Amino acid sequence: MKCRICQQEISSFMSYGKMPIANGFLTSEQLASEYFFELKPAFCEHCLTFQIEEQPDPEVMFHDHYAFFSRTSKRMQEHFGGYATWVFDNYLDGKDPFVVEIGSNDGIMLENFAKRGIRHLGVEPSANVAEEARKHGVNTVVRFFGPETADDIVKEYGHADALIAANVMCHIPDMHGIAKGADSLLKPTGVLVFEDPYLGAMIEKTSYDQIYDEHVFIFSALSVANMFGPYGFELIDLLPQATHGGSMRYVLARKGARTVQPSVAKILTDEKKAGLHLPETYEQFREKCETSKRELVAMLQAEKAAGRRVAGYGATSKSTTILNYCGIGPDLIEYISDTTPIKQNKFSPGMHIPVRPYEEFKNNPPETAVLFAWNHAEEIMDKEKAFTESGGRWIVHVPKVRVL
Ligand code: DWN
Ligand code: SAH
Repeated sequence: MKCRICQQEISSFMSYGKMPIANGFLTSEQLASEYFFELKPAFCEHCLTFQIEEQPDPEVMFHDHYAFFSRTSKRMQEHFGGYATWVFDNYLDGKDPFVVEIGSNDGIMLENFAKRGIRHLGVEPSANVAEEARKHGVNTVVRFFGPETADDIVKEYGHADALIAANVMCHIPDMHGIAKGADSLLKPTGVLVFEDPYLGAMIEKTSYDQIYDEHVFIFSALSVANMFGPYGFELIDLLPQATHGGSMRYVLARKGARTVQPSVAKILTDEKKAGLHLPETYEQFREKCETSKRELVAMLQAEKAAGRRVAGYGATSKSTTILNYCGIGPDLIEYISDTTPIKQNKFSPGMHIPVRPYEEFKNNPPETAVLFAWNHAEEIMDKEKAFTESGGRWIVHVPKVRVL
């Protein structure tokens, strides 16, 4: 395949096999006609971008019944409050500022600008989550962001002070379109700020479940610098985040427009020390994925042999990769508990494990829970003290398969 960023020929270093749509929860009528593609990660040695070979069309993943609502985590609500305040304090220095967010989902971030009376616009292609955002006073347009959207926004609202995003840039295959859109949308001193799951964290923790249809890229600072450099942008700050199991916030501005913080040189150096630029790192990662798979399946088989009932906690997108790659179905996991109404009483993508409302977990708890929402461990452990204290067991697969 050709690298999506630099167009050089690259090839994948492994396959996770056939995968369904990660957020494609199914009714019983839909089980027979499920969509599959092959999930194969690849690393480009030229521009250092980690990506997947094949990605389903965006419209197959993002539509009017998208299953992920950002507000399902209280801690993420706090996180986005902090993110918004930080953008406000650092980058909205002009008069009557204007902020645009890509992938604004249910308005979890932009409501913090709306409440401050700041001009804002969310660009969100999934109509159902966009509708939820509007209920929270967030001005939202139902569209995919790209160069045309950027031009239309400029015509209607003028140029933006900040183009912000979280957990969406890594979903967008045409990063050239994003860079062009950012260039036409932003004022001369405007900033492009986004955070996404971090390649360094994924390699360190073998959190291969970050790789699924929506995540066409897993970024590093090295790759982001290479991606936006040709469009006149430079990294001016990098801020590691604990969210989603280890993320990075990238801050870019036009070359020379703003001071470059010492974090940039430091993190670029750290990435080279960690070998993020070397193909052998990804060969080792492949071996660790295979070990993780073997150990998780063996652990679940042991639970079954011991007669313990096992349920999943959080029907995450990430769990679609784990379950399908490891071949874990309803024989090993009885149900998956999730608080999101649109996922409930459906079947998990590919392996067809029933997804049950959280009340099922409360009223009919299993003996063992597999923590698929491991990125929300702190929040969940706080909430589930009663389960843990009454002898409930937790299995987690990162950074190593283990009972907590
Ligand atoms: O990048 C993405 C991130 C932001 O969100 C998207 N591509 C899709 C999605 O990924 P995910 O599904 O892996 O995200 P989460 O946040 O790990 O999903 C957590 C799931 O667990 C949700 O379905 C809600 C559920 N949940 C729950 O049942 N009880 C979550 C919490 C905190 C809980 O207490
Ligand atoms: N920012 C939120 C949502 C992340 S989920 C959070 O961090 O929790 C990814 C979101 O991006 C989905 O709501 C999806 O519909 C949206 N999205 C996907 N492709 C997009 C694109 N090209 N432009 C704008 N939004 C997009």
